[in-house]
Amino acid sequence: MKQKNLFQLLSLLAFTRVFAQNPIIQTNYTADPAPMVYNGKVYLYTSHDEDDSTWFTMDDWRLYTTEDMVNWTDHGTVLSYKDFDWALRNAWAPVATERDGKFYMYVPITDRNGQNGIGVAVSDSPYGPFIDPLGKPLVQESQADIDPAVFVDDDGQAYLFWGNPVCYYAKLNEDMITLGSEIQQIPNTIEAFGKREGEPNERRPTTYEEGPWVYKRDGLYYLFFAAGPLPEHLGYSTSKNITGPYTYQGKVMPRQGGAFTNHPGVIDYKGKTYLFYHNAALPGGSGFTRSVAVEELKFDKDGTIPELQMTDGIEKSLQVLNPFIKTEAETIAWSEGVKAHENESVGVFVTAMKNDAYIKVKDVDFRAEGATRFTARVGTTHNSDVSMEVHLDSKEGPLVTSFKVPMTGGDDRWALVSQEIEKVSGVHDLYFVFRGKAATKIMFFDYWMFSEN
Ligand code: FUB
Repeated sequence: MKQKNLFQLLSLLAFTRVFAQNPIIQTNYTADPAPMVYNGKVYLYTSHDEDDSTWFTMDDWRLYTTEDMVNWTDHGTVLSYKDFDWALRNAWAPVATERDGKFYMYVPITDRNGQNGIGVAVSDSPYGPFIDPLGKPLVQESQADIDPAVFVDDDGQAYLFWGNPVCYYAKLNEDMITLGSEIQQIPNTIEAFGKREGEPNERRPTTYEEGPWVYKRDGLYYLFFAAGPLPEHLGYSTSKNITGPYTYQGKVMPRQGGAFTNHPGVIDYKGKTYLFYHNAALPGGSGFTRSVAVEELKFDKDGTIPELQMTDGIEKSLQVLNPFIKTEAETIAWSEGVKAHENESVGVFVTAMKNDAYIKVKDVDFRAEGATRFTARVGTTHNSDVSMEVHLDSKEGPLVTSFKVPMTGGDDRWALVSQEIEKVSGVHDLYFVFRGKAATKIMFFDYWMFSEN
C-alpha cells in the first residue's frame, strides 16, 4: 500500500513538471506584474530583477504579450529608469494603461537626491518607445511614493493609487500626465485593511503593506494589495465607491512561493478573471530574483473571493497558435536553460545557455492539411556539434526535424535554415531542443515557421 502511495506521489510530481506553466516567464527574473488588456491582447508589463540582484537591483521594465494565456511573447525592455533625466535608480513596480490611443506607464523611481517619486511616460504604442513628457516626477511627496496603480472608471475619470506603508490616491486629469485633485489617503484603519498579525507595529497597524491594484466588478470596487507582516500575502478590500470607505475582506493568496514580497495585478480577459503575482519559483529564485505567475481568479456569488493557492498554472490555452506565420523564438509556454536577449539586428531573441536547453510552445494547430516544411533563423559561435531538434508533444516526442546549426559567428549574424519534413497535422505542443558541447551560449534562435511546400 505504502509503495502504491509513493508511486502515486512520483507520478503526480512527474505530471506536475510536465504541465508546469508557472512562473510564466522563465527567460529573465521578473516581478511586480502589471497586466493591461488592449485590443484583444494581454500586455504584461513587469519590473525586472537583474540576474545577480542581491537587493532590488532593477534597471528597466519589460513587456510580454499573449492571446492564449499560456504562450507569452517577450518584447524586451520598453522603458528604463535611465529614460528619465532626473532618475538615479530603482525601476520598481510599474503600471500601464491606454487612453484615446496613447499609452501611459506610471513608474516609481528614486531621483538623484535619493527621493522616491512616481514618473509617467507616454507612447503612441503599447510596445513603446515611451518618453517622459514632464521631465520631473508626477508625484513626489514622500518616501512612500512607490507602487503606482492606475484605474480609469466607467465615467472616464482616471485615478492613480500608490504607496507603502499607506495607500494614497489622486485623480488624474484627462491628459493623464497631471494630477486632477489633492493627494488623499485611504484611511489605514483595521476596518479597511484588517488587523495586522504579530507584534504591534505603530507604522503599520493593518495588513496593508504596498502594491495596491484597483479592479471593478458588478459595480463593486476591489482594492487588492500586498499585505504584511513579511513575508507578504495578498489581501483585498471592497467598496461601493472608488475612494472608499473600503471594507477588508481577507486573504486572496497566502504566504507562499519563497519571496518575501508579492504584488497583485488583476484583469478580465476573454470571459475569465486572472490574478498575476510573483514568487521565487525559478532556479536561482529569491526575494531579489523573482518570477511572475498567474492564476485564474474565481468569485463567489456574493462577490467575495475564495482564497487561492499558487499552482503550476493554467493548463488550457484560450486559443491555438498558428504555426504558418512567423513566430518569434521568444514566444514560450515553458523553457529551461534559455535566456532572452535583444540587439539592434533582430530585436529580442533567445540564447540556449546549456546543452539540452529547450523551449515548449503549447497548442500549435497544424490543421488537417498539415505542414511539410520547417524554417528557422538561428546562429552560433561554435564551430561544430551544435544542433537543434524539433519534437512533438514532449522533449522526447516524435522528431519533426533535426539540423546542424550554421556557425554564423555572433548574435548579430544569422542563418536561415529551411527543411522539408514529414507531414505534421493536428494540434501539438512543440519542443525546440538545443544540443551542443560548449559550456554556455550554445546557440541563438530568432524565429520559426512551418509551411506547406
Ligand atoms: O520590486 C520592488 C518592490 O518589491 C516593489 O515596489 C514592491 O511592490 C515589492 O514587490
